[in-house]
Amino acid sequence: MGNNLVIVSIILVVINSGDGENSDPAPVESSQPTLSSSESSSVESSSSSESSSESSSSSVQSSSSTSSRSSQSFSVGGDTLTGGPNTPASRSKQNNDSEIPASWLAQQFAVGGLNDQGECSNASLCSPEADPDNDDLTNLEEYNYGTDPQEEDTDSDGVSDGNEVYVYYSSPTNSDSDTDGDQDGDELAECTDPIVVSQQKISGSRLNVITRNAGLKPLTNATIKTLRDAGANRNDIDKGYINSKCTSISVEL
Ligand SMILES: [Ca+2]
Ligand SMILES: [Ca+2]
Ligand SMILES: [Ca+2]
Ligand SMILES: [Ca+2]
Repeated sequence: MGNNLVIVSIILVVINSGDGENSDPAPVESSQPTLSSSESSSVESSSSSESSSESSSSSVQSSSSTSSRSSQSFSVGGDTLTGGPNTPASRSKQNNDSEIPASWLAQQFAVGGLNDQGECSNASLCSPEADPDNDDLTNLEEYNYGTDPQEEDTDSDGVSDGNEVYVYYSSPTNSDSDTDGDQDGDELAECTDPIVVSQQKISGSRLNVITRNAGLKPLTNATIKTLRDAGANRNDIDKGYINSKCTSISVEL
């Protein structure tokens, strides 16, 4: 009798303990389908005809990043907005002053700009930061570069003073910056480099720099006219060169 009780109680204990073990919550199987994150970026093989320059731009980056949506950010190292100290533009800079001398003011703005004391009385015309000829060089910059503050294209080569300094790095006071016999504007019209003695087309890396610069300092009227006369469209004006004239660029680097 006593043994039966023991057996029954043992059975009950086993049953109870068994229920306890089994009542553990079944592990929720997170069997969610694994999304394949390998979205093969076969988009890269863009055979769009108009992007010959774009492909050359990406070649400069030498970036093996798969998701290269950053086609707008150029990583052309080392260039400041003025192209550094060894360009025809920077070498043409005559002064590095922070103020315009009274003598230059009197020379350039004798009519309608100065009061009896020789001071500028018409800020939109003759203040240091004014740009009355809309060439993207302020009067102070015009003084420092030795250019005409009331003439958009001082050396009459078809490229505005400011575009020479900040976009192409050509000389605003020498119409043939690389002294190869071809004027700067004519070189841009044919997509040869106005600061490189060569009949080759402008290099892809230089085109990248030009386009970056043109985005920061858009082309002004004199330069736009030169490019338009040579067949440029709106997109070319934005980029700073005539794409159809630059087609033989080799994609290297
Ligand atoms: Ca100016
Ligand atoms: Ca000027
Ligand atoms: Ca010029
Ligand atoms: Ca030249």
